[in-house]
Amino acid sequence: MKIPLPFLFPGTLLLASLAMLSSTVFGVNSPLPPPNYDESRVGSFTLPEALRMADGSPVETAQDWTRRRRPELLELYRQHVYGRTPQIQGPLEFRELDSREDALGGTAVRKRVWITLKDRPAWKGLEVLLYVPRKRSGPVPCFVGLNFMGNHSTTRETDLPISSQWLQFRAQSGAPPRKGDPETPESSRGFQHGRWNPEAIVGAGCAVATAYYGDLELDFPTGWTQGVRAALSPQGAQTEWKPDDWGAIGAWAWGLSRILDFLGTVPEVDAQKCAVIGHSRLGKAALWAGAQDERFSVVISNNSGEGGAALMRRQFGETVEVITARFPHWFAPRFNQYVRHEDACPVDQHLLIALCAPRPVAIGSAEEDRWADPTGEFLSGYHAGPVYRLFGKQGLASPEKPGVGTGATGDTISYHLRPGPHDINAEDWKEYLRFCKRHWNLQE
Ligand code: GTR
Repeated sequence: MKIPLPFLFPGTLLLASLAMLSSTVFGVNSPLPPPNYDESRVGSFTLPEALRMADGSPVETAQDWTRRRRPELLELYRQHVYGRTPQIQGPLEFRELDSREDALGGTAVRKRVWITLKDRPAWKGLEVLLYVPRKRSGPVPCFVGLNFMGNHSTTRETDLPISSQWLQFRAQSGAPPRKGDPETPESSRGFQHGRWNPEAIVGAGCAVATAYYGDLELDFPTGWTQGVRAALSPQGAQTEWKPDDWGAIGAWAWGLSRILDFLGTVPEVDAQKCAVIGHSRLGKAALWAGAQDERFSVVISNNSGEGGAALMRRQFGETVEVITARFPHWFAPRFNQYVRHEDACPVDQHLLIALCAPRPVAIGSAEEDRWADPTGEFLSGYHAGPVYRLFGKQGLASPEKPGVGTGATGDTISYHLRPGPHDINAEDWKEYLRFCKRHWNLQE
C-alpha cells in the first residue's frame, strides 16, 4: 500500500490515487470502492441515542450525563474507535530552547520549548512554538493545535530550525513528492503560514501554541515504532497491539493535552481559556483530545471528516473501509470490524461532539471538500444538541445545513460552510476567533 503525504489532496489527484489503492480487508486484495457523492445513495440509518445508556435506561439530567453516560461513551470510544490512552508515565519536563520579545514584527513574545517525559528517553519529545501578544493586560487565551510540516512551516519568521522530525518523515515515508509540495527543506519555511497566520491570532489578543504532529508519531504505518506509542508501551517497538490499544490519532490527541500541561505553567497564558483546534486528520485528533480532556475550554474541528466530525453511518465521501485501509495506524485495531458494518458500531460521531458538552464546539466544513462529507459534519453537530440542552445550552437550531459562505450559525455548537477546497484559511480562522471571543467574553 502506498503511504500518502499528509498534504493537500486536490480532488482529482485523490480519486486517482484511490483508484490505485487496494484493500486487504477480509484477507483479499480487493480494490477499494469509489466514493459515493450522490445524496440519494447515502442510505438510511439509525444513530445511537445520545440520551440512552447502553442498557436502555434513559439519561434525563445533566448529572446523569456526567456521572453515567459520559464515562460510558468515553469507554466505548476507547474500545471501538480510537483506543485507550495510557496514563502518563513519570514527570513531564519543559525545557525552554529560546525566547524573544520582538517576534512577529515586535507584536509578540515567542517561546520555543521542548516537552519530554523524564522516564521515557526513547521518546525524543515535542517542540512547541508559542506566540503571545505583547500587548496584554493579563493572561491571554490560547489556541492549541498540531501542524503538518513542522513549526517552521507555520510562521514567516526565518530564524527557526527546520523540523528534524519532518525531515525524517520526508526521508522515511516512502511517498513520492507531490506537485505543489515544497521542493527543498528551505522552501518549506512559512509554507503553511496561511493555515495559522499567527499575526492575525496575536492581533486578536490571543496566543497560539503549535507543534509538529510527527514529533508524537510519524504518519505512516510503522511510524509508531519511533514515537510516543512505543515509548509508553512496556514492549516498546515490539508491541503487539490489542483490539483496544490506541492508534496514531490517540497519540496526537495525547500530545495536545501535553501542550496544555505546558501552557498551565506559562504565566502569560490563561490555561482556563485554551481552545484545541485541528484541520483534517489533526481535526480528528483535536476532537478526541477535546472529548477526553475537559480542560480544553473550546473544541474546534476544521474539515475533520471521517473519523472526525462526519457521521460514519452516512455513506458519503470517505468511509470506514477506505480510511482503515489507507491509514491502518490511525485507529484502535477493533475499528476495522466496522468496515461496511458501521451500523454495528455502538457510537457515531455526534457522540464525540456530545462528549465535549457543555463546552463550546465549532465545526467548519468546505464546500468542495466532499470527501469529508460537510453534511455529515453538520449533522454530528446537530445531533449532539440534546446533550447540550440538558445543560441549558443551545446547539444548532435547525436541522438544515446552512448555505455556503453564510458565516457561522449556532450558539454553543457552531457550524460554517466555507466556499472552496479542503483547507483551513483566514476565513475559517475569522469564524473561530469570533466564536471563541464570544465564549471567552472578550471584546470582538
Ligand atoms: C485524507 C484522509 C482524510 C483526511 C485528510 C488529511 O487523505 O482520507 O481522512 O484526514 O487526508 O488529513 O488531509
